[in-house]
Amino acid sequence: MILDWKSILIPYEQAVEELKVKFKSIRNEYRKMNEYSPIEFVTGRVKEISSILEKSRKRNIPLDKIEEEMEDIAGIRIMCQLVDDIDRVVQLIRDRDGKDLKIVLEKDYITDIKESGYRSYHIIIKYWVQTAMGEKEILAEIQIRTLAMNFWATIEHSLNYKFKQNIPNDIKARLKNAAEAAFLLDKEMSEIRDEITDAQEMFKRTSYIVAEI
Ligand code: 0O2
Repeated sequence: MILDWKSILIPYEQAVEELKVKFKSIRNEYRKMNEYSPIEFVTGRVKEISSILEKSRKRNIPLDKIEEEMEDIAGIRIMCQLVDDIDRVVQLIRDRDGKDLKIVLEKDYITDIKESGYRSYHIIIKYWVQTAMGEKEILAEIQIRTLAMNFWATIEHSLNYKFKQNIPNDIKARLKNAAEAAFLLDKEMSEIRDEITDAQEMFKRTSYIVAEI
């Protein structure tokens, strides 16, 4: 079966560009208002044709069904500083459900950590793009994760590439330890931030009392 990849991928490229702009705008809005942004940075990509073919082979997805069944041809990644920020970003996306996107499925790999040690929150959406050929509905995957989760996933992904999806057991075990360390880092940073916020609140209260005296 010969596919016209160029025309298949055009709407996905457009969707990735549009979604990146939308989430970056949210971050910029918070910054302009001098408010803390739950979004630290945003990236996006259209899956390589070779990866699409590999995944369709592995999952037994017929090539004429990839647009309906492959959820991550268009992928957006939203990085947050802290774990709590992930909930805020998920809520921001849920608030848009039925507006400029439609949520199809949520996968919580933060509660249900993957066997590899992978943690992230995934939301599969339906998204509509206006192309020169008319409106096109596509599926896209939004991955939301902390900076620590992203660091781990990036290293693990490149090791998988290096070892052709066959990471030696000793390295796999060390990656699991590293995933645990990343989890502890996230936990520690959240607690430190809570301490700082509490301290600031206390400082505000005592300075009011001093001012009243
Ligand atoms: P790429 O290069 O990012 O496109 P599954 O059968 O559960 O493994 P499924 O059903 O396709 O995968 O969906 P899932 O679990 O939501 O995973 C989709 C994407 O999540 C992957 O895309 C990765 O980007 C990321 N991901 C999932 N599991 C892992 C993991 O163990 N390690 C890392 N580093 N990333 C993971 P692709 O197609 O694998 O890769």
